[in-house]
Amino acid sequence: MTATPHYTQFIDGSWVDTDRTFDIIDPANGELVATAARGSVENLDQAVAAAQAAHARGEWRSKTPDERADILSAMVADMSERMDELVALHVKENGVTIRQAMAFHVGYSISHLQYFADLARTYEFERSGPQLSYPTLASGIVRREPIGVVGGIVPWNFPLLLAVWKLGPALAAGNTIVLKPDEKTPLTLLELAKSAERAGLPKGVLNIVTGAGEEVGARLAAHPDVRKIAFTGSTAVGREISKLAAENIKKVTLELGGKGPNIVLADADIASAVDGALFACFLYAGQACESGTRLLLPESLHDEFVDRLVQRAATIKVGDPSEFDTDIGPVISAEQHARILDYIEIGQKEGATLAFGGEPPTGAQFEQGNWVRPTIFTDVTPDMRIAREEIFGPVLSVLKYRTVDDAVAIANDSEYGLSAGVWSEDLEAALDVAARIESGTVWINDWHMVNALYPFGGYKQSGNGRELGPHALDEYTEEKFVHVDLSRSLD
Ligand code: TXE
Repeated sequence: MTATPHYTQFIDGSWVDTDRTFDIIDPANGELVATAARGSVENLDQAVAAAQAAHARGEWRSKTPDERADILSAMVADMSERMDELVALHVKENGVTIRQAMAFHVGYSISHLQYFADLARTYEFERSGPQLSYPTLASGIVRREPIGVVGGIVPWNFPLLLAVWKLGPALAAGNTIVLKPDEKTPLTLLELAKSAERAGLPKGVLNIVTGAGEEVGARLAAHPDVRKIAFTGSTAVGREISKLAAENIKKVTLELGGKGPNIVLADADIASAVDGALFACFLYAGQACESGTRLLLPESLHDEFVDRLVQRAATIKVGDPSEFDTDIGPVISAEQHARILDYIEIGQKEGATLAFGGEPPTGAQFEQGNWVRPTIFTDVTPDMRIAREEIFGPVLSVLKYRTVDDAVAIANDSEYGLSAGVWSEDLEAALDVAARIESGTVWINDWHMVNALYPFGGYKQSGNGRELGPHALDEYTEEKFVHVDLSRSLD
């Protein structure tokens, strides 16, 4: 029998263990995958001190952007070599299917880190401003400088990718960083630290503390030496983090919940909209913040669309996430499982019609682990909780609309504004709807196409700031204006 692997924290370039541990459980079967050190507030303080000292020494921030890009690219090369290992670990750590882990969870982590390395090479860290002739002859320089120590808190659904969205721009811009993964999913991020070590990232520049949210996470958000905090997770915790960060006027980037409206216009291509609606909601068992969880159908299409939706949903294969033909694996934890089943009960009590799913899948392989079948509710009205609250599981709420104006009003009747979709064969009509939706992303005839070249983030209570895109480093830099008096050069 092989021993259970044990993972330790990465602080100031060393691997730091603790007496207390977290059990990392495979959501597909409840088996112990590994144990991980349960870091303390003291560990967090050590990590911040190490990041602060590394920033003060300046060996990272004073490198040229090209030199920083070279080290980030070396991390990418190391991760790419270990792709299979990272994918297998990811499947065990958070139950994502192997296909999705290859494409999104690990594939995007690697390509997005490369994007940030490339961005370091092209980003305008310094530019000359216009020459001034009044009140004096002068010129100006605008510099983008690292902020200092950055804190990143990431959730369990995309533990590696959402960490890359923080450490990538932070390091590309010359900051140092302390990251806190979710208690359930620290493994792939600790593997990334091994790539950083091998790539020659100076010690103290990247630190990973594997502690509990309410102690270590809260301390990171409150720590006076952490100048910026970037968080992805629930809106409730995002609100707490904002309050803690406000004490020290810390810069904050938040990427929070969503309740993505997916609007099918009457002229949509039904076959692709049906597949798109299932893809939008059920990818990774609905555990993505930008999922399309509210499907808005025009009365004219509703019945036919729902029939086809249910037929197609029956073909989705729920099962072992390590098998290539599995479409949906388990949900992350017993707690999330109970929460999702609660919402399915709430939907029924509220008077929605359970058109598909609801009950657990049957068979020996589902006796252990946290399983929910894809579930579709119809006759959902905008006031129901299943139309308003983020369920974070494979539960689709179908709503009917009369006019396009109604559809836009229903779509915008939400505290969230992270993602949305429009399906139509008339591009102008779709673009018109896209312009009217309060959402950080709108996909037309597609979903889940998060691209490193474009910004990602939310309107309203879905968050603050944007990750990805050419301006991603703006969020990780201070802008400095240097005024140069030239009047004496006239003498
Ligand atoms: O998230 P939490 P949970 C939503 C989704 C889900 C719900 C609960 O609706 O059902 O949140 O999930 C750390 N101070 N999303 O409980 O608690 C925690 O350790 C500082 C949406 O897993 O927000 C983890 O690292 N940090 C989402 C991270 O916050 C704290 C992804 C996220 O955990 C903390 C996940 C505190 N007081 C859940 N409490 C998305 N936007 O993708 C916890 N943490």
